[in-house]
Amino acid sequence: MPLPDRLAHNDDVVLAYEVARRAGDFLAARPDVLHTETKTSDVDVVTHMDKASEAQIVQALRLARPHDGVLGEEGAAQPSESGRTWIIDPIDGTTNYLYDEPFWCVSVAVVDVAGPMVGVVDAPALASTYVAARGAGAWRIDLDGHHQRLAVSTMDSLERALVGTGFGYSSQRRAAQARVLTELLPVVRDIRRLGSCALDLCFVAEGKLDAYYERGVHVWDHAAGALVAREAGAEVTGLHGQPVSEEMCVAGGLVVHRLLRDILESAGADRD
Ligand code: LIP
Repeated sequence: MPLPDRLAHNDDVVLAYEVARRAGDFLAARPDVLHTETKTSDVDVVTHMDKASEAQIVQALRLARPHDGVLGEEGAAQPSESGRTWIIDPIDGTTNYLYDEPFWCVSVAVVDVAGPMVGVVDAPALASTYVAARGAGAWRIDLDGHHQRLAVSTMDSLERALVGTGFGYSSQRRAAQARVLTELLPVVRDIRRLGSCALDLCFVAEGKLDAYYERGVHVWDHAAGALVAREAGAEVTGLHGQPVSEEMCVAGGLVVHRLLRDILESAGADRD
């Protein structure tokens, strides 16, 4: 499928796109039975397809880029000799994948010291692949190969903003997140919980959400989606002047990002 002209000559974009699409196609042929194990809590699940997807991506990257680092949600951890690292979430939205809900994706980012350089988020059940390169813009590519350049919504009021969020896997974290929601829900248009940080960030890029925030997301959840969102004009940060991290991820157009960040700071949303 042809990439947009501005990205087609970037070898990292081409490789990230190829490995993400191949993994997405593999996952879309969903087996009848998914073998599961739990991770950090009884509700934090990994399926055999998460592991197989990561193994397939890592094998392709080790062949194509033997000197680059690789970090994957399911355990891949190859140190970088080149200064560049591939960050992989083989299924972001595993609970959705388990229940055959459409909001899951494969997330592949290439990062260097300055942060994400390339981000690809492939969402087969949404017939969409999101692609961005640093300084070159962000696009959604559909199944027919049509490209749409992405731009964040111009929403400038929190009261009219549709805000995505997500919840962690521990009861203590969830109780704290529920307390923050009691302050936020009365002052926004509505809340969405899609179940995939990478897709939430792509939806901000596309204007399908005005903003998104979540505490506890890992670098493999947000690296590719954050670049897609930024290249579409979003601010993606933490709270109190911090960069995005496991503590907090807040994304949105300039005004809504600031308004949301302020209310999250006063609600203590980066504490459990
Ligand atoms: C998921 C995140 C989502 C969060 C879930 C989970 P996974 O990642 O993307 O935003 O709310 O709790 O962490 O585990 O499906 O890769």
